[in-house]
This record gives sequence, C-alpha cells and structure tokens, in this order.
Amino acid sequence: MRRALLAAALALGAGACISPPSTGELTGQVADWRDEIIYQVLTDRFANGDRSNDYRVDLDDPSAYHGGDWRGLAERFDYLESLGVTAVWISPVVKNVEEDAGFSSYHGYWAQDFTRCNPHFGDRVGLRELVDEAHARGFKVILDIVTNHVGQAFYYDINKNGRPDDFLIGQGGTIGPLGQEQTTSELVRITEWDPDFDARGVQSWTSLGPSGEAPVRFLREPAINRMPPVPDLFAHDYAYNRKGRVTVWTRPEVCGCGGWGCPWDDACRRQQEILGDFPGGLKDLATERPDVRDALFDAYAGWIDAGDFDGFRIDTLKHVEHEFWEDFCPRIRRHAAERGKHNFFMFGEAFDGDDQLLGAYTQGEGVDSVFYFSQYYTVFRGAMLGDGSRTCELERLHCRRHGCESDPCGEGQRFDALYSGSGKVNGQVGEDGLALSPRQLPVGFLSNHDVGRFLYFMPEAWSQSEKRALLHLALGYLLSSDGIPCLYYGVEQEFAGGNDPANRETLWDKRYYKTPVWKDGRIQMAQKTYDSDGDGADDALWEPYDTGNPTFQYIAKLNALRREHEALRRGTLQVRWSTRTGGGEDHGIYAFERRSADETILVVLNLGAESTSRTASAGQSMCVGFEPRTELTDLLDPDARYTVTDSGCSPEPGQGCVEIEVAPRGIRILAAG
Ligand SMILES: [Ca+2]
Ligand SMILES: [Ca+2]
Ligand SMILES: [Ca+2]
Ligand SMILES: [Ca+2]
Repeated sequence: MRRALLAAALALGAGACISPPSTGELTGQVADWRDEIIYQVLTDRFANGDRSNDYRVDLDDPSAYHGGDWRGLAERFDYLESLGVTAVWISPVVKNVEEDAGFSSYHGYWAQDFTRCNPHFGDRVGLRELVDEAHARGFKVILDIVTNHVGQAFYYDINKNGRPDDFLIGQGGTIGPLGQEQTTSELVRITEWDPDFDARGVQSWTSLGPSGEAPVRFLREPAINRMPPVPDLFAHDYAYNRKGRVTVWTRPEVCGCGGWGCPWDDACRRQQEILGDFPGGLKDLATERPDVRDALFDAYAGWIDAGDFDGFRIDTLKHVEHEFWEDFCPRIRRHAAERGKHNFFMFGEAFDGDDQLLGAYTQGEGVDSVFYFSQYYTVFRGAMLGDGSRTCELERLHCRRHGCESDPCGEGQRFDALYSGSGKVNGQVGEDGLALSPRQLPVGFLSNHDVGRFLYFMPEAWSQSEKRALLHLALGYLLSSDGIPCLYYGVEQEFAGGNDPANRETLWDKRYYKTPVWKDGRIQMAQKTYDSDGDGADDALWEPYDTGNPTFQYIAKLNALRREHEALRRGTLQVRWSTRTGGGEDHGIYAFERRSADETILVVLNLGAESTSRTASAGQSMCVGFEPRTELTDLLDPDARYTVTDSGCSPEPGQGCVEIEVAPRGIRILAAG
C-alpha cells in the first residue's frame, strides 16, 4: 500500500524531477555505521532483472552496457543475505552520456542529467522500490555521487572552425602563473575533446597566432544522449573551469617536478587536480561558484528524498576544493536530519596513499570518512604481497590515524593523528548517542572498480590454494580491523580481473567462471571447480552466484563473526605485537586486540609465507588484555586453544602472557571461552 501511494506521488512529481514526493516517508536509519559491512556493486554488472531496459547491450564488449539493473539487484538480496553484508553501494543513478570514443557509460560516472535516472538501470519508481525492499530486508543503500565533473558534453573549439577536431598540430599548452607561463612543448598533438591543462584556460589560435580563450561548444547528439547537461546552469560555459585535462600525473615536468612525480601537496599539481578536466574528457565543474554549489546540493538532496538513501559514496574527492566539502556536507547532513534521517554517512574517494591528504578531508565539517587508500597500499598491496618481515608498517598505519608516542619501527619520532578526532554537527553517532570521529570510520577495501582485483596482483606461478590463502588472510584482516569494511562484488567468487575493465566482471556470465588450465599439451579455459567436501579433490562446479565455494563461505563466516561480536565492530584497537625485521620466531606476526565494554578479541596474523610463527621473541611472549588462566579459542578453528599465563612477559594487573602459533599466511581470531 505504501508503495502504491509512493508511486502515485512520484508520478505526480515527475515534471519537476527533483522535487521530493510529498508522501515520501524516509526511513532506513542506521544505529551505528561501524556495524555495517558494505558491498559495492557495479549495477550494470551485478544482476540483470529486467530485459526491457537492455538497449545498447553487448556482453561480448567489456566496455559496453551488459544489462544489469536495480530489479536484478533487488532479486539477489538472498545472495547478499547469505554472504552477510549489510549495506549495498550502487553505481551512480543519474542519466549519462551514452558513449564516448567507443566506450559506454555502463559505470555511471558520465553524468548528463543530474535530475533523471539512467534508463539502463530502471526508472525512479524502480529505484525507490529497490531501496524500500532493501530497507525491508535490513539492508542500507549507499548512492555513488559525482560533483566534480560531467561527461563528455562539450569540446573546446581551439581553431574556431565551429566543429570538433580530433587532431590538430599547433602551439603547445602552457602552464604556470600569468606572466611566468612555461610552454610544455613547441609542437603538440591536440584534441579539442580533451586538450592539455592550461592555467589561463584552454587557449585558441589561428594561423596568425594566439587568439584568446577557446570557446566551449556543447553538443546535441540525442542518439548517444550527448546533450547539454541538466540542470540548465550546467549548459553554460561559465559553470565549468575550462582549463583542460590534468597532465601532471604523466608529465610531472609541467610542474617542474622530477621523474617520480610531484608530491601530493605541490601547489601546481593541486591546481591541476582541482581545476583540470578529469582524463577522458570529463568536464570540470566550477564548484567554487555559489550557483554551481547550489545546483549540486539541490540535485543530490533531491536524490535523498526520491531514493531514501542512507549515505553517499563521493567520487573524485581530491579534485574538488576543500571549501566545497565544507559547504556541501553540512548542508546535506542538515537536509537529511530535517527529514529524520540521522547518521547519513558520506565517505569520499581520494585516490592517494598519503594519510595526510586523506585525513585532511575528514577535518572540520567535511566528509565523515574516506576510502582507506593508505591501508590498501600499505597492507594489501605492500605488506601482504611482500615478505612479511616488517609488520611495524601496519602499526605505523594505525599510528597515523590515531597518533602514537613513538615510532613502532624504531626509526623516527612520535606520530601525530592525521584524521579528525572530533565528530561533525548532525554527523555520525554511535548507538549510545555519542559522536563518532572520522578516526573510527575509515572505509577499508581489498579492491574496487578502479584497481585490479587482489588476486590479480599475486604471482602467476602461485597455485590456486596459495592464492586463496593470501586472499583469506587479507579478508580476515579487513573484517577484524576497526573501521567499516567494504567488499567489492565478485571477491566472493574469486574473480581475479586486472585493471579496468577486466575488474568489472559480469557476475551472471558463466564465462567469468572459467580459469586457464593445462590440458592436452596446451592452455585451455575450463570451468572453475572447487573442493566442496574437503577431501582435497575438486568435485563441485563453480556456477554463477555460487554460495557454496570456499571463499563465499569464508567471507560469510567472517561477516557472521563481525555481526556477533560487538568488539569486532565497535571495539577499540590496540596493537599487541609487530616486527621490525624478519627471520625470527615471530617472523610476519602482527597482533591486535579489539575491546568493547563486554568483550575482548585477540587477532593474530602471520604475514610470512614460509614458516609457522609465534608471538614470542628472545624468551619474551606477548602481553594481552586477558587475566592469567583465561582459555582462548580460535573462532575460525575451535580446535586451536591457548591458556593465558602469568609469566613470559611483564603483565600489569588484568593482563596475562600468551604464545599464539600461526601458520604461514594464517590468521587467528581468539576469544575467551
Ligand atoms: Ca536489464
Ligand atoms: Ca574546431
Ligand atoms: Ca574540480
Ligand atoms: Ca572433494
């Protein structure tokens, strides 16, 4: 009944696309975001539930739409429930430019109309049905939003001939403050779709020489929806920065930097990143303008009202000036709070491994949290794929977030906490009503749609079981650490695709469940199989949406542990053991405790690949926050039990000592009992 009322309200409101439905009751409040386990889907690649919206679909082309939609996602809630995730992050929902340079907008990041739905995914009523069904099942839904740019909507008419030229030879781009510009090249190839950054704005020229700022020309190609962007403000040149594409990443010399690139805080690099067009011809909005800020706020506040979302994942955070986030985020929080939606969660993507840069976005009234790229690079791409000798690097990561009195690696000074310690107005609170700090809420991940899958980075020579062991270690760390874990769809099916688009596999297509095998004297693609009864021999075929395979089952088990144990979700984290060098009996060991009011959980990892290691070194064992004589049981392996003693370390009152053995690339999650 409520859905029928809603549908009627939405239909009435269809003319003024972003006005809220008058009877649109908003729901889905979150008790405490630390309880959530996020699952990221690419809507186009997750599940196809409606063939009627399958236009321009080509399953054989990795850069085309494949047909996934909101109906398909809603039909797979059983699958997500079995996996044990609690929040779903969906692709951007707004209408896109269909195609550019032979690629399609199946990912949703090429906005054309910020007020309408992408018809490949469904309509406005279908979107609300998805969220309503999710909420009815206890799932939260996170909307992916972009404020930095629109899709390929215009070209710069550099030669002023009134048409887009793909290829010009002419004067090079320049960069630098007015009067001190450096020419980047004498003769360069220029495309009017995506010319190089020029701090003055993209310049035009004729046969007689420079001719002032290049005019911007919007296109009208309805067949591929390359139309002037909506709202109307975005159909004017002044709504854009018009400086051309960021070039400093591949050519740091344009900012006077050496071969390793410019440091993240280099002023010239930051100017390019904030004002430049995103590579691929994505046109940079003039987000410093109040009218552009208002338009973006109106659009996305409208989507909260229309879709009843529980949070935003925010794209290209570092390409928009800090002042924008200080304006946008508090307005969104207030808007959500006025509709009774407290704990509306906003986390941003700043694609960088530097905690100082990441932490900066959490200060003041900016985003609630960021993607934990520093963890991604330090732990998953660094330590876990490395030799495991220096687990103090993992402890350093923790120090950069929370602060430490001394350097765990013994090489430097104390660490200042780089993430904000104070909560935001109308921001995140725990179930107890106390404000949560961004320090408590980093969103951790093993992979996402912009990086290769974790399995992809493992050496070809490893066996499937070796690869699986490291994948499981990484998942174990992610799901037992503090913060909010985020799983990228397909990890539970052991997808192993490389960089975009190989990492955007189609979950229902059996071809993605094949693996190369050596057979009849040559490499052939064969159906993936796995050992379902644990006798060491593969006997089960891997089918789309398989819920029986060992990695699906392992993730489901970890998710269940996280849901059952408050300490794993909301507990503090204290490091108990890390190493500065390798080779000892504690080679590869990293141990930490998660502690809530009622429970303590001890997590011990061995990042080393060769030997079983223990939490002991030079006759000293590990000090833990359990009383002597406490029995500890590994929640992942109930046969593994340890007794806490009063000797071997220097325990304080309430503490004890323990030696935990962990297999190579193994993990133990231990609780009393
Ligand atoms: Ca479809
Ligand atoms: Ca031209
Ligand atoms: Ca920008
Ligand atoms: Ca078997």
